[in-house]
Amino acid sequence: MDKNTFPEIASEVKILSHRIRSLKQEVSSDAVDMTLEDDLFEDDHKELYREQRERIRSMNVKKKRDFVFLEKVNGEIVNILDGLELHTEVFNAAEQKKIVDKVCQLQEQGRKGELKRAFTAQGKGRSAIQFGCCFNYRTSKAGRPPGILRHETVEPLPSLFKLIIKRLVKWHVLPPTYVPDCCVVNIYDEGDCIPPHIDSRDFLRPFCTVSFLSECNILFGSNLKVGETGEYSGGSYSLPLPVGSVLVLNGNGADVARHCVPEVSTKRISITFRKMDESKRPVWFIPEPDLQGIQPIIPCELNTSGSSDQCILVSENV
Ligand SMILES: O=C(O)CCC(=O)C(=O)O
Repeated sequence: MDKNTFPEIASEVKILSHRIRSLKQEVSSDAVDMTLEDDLFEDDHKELYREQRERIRSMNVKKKRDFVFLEKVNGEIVNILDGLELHTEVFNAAEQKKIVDKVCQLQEQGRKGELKRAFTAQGKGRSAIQFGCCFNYRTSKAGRPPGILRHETVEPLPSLFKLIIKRLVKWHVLPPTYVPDCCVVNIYDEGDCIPPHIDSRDFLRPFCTVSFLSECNILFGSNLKVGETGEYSGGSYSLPLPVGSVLVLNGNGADVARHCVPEVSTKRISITFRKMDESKRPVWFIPEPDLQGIQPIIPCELNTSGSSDQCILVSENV
């Protein structure tokens, strides 16, 4: 552009470029994203600024989808990891802290007996708190099959968890047709684990698990087993789960591969979000009004050549 012919436009472009650069720096730092904060913006100007920050942050999430681990299943070679997706840098450090603080507060409520479905680790396992529905991983002592307990009540999703769900849908981590309506918080102290399992079909696919506090490996294998002495056998693929990441389980990754988290070396928290099959929902269940109609963010505008790798941020009125 000839800056002598269009001095005002050139100066405007310079200001906007500078503004975009500083916005990018800000969103990549550990600033708390305001969608996870309690205080709301007071005016349209701030709202626009928040939307732009959120759009840039959602575009900076890294996605890995091409997982491959071939195993023979029923006589056929299949990629048992097909359908898995790992989204990293979904929650920044300040947001992770806010979520971990909330989990610690819930754990304390659980210890005091104030929550209906809070379990502390017994033997080899981990502490867990269920919200939105109660479920069993395996057949209970009373002979109830694994899955959702339709006649048992439990607390609804805490509002902070609903904000997490909204982000997952808005940021294209989960599709808007599979908005989770329940979750389980897993709290692993040093030495805790979750044994090999496939999640109950009472929950739709995809579902996802969000990691906090420390990185650990999750193992996948169609024949994954844990022996009496705690050794894992059957062959497995080990996938590191960074803090602030979201692992989406779908396809073979959810239904052919069993998964487990072996004994962790340091405290870790995960939250598994799932959507119930409508016919399996608890009899008392009413869908959360604020989890209806969530729309994914439109990431950016394409430039005039239609190339998707050159995004133009709409930055008027910043
Ligand atoms: O802690 C994790 O990341 C996995 C949790 C899990 O497998 C489950 O909640 O069923």
